[in-house]
Amino acid sequence: MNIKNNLILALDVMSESEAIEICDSIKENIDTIKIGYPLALAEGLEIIKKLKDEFGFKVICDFKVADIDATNSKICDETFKAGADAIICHGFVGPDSVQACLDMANRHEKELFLLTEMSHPGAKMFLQKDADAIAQMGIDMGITNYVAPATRLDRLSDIRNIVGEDAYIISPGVGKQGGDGKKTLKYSNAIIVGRSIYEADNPKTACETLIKTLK
Ligand code: OMP
Repeated sequence: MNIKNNLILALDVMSESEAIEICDSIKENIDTIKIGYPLALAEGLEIIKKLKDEFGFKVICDFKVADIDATNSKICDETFKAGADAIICHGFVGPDSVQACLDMANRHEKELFLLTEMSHPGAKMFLQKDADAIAQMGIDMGITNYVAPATRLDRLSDIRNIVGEDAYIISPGVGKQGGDGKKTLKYSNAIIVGRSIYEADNPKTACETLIKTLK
């Protein structure tokens, strides 16, 4: 995936009108947005096509898919049918569940991102212990795209070492969660930023200021 300015907007706003207003202000600087449960539950999956049609964005659906294989297949199928270019799944559920997501992504000729370790403090309690193994499982399964935390650069670096230079890593946690964009991009291909852009008084300026710090 080729992502403009190595920056993905996490569009966790709660209405279509707010989403459109923010997208309109950042459309010259960002070409890839991530939509998760907040906006999809508030406005329905139709929001994916609306934003793609209006702005030409690539859309990553962050549904952190984490169910048994049969259910994961259905979730991914509906998401790709709705127009998503990629979907994020959890790795802790194991290879059969992840394979179902990968098969559905391949069937739709779309992409899958495997979430390894999460960015929030609570991830240290359970997920961190298995994150290296999750990344290794992804490599063994032939997965090329990963999500890994901007909030713990040592862990991000470990995960980069496991998945290798050819893998594509996107990293949430820059800004509100404390991560630094430029340092993160030493290990990651793109950063995911939400609140520091969409909660800013002027999202366009926030976006441009952030991009300057990444160079
Ligand atoms: P901000 O903290 O507002 O910049 O948003 C971060 C975005 O990344 C949100 O949409 C989170 O749901 C998402 N995210 C994380 O913050 N941590 C993770 O470990 C994984 C994700 C994700 O999968 O995108």
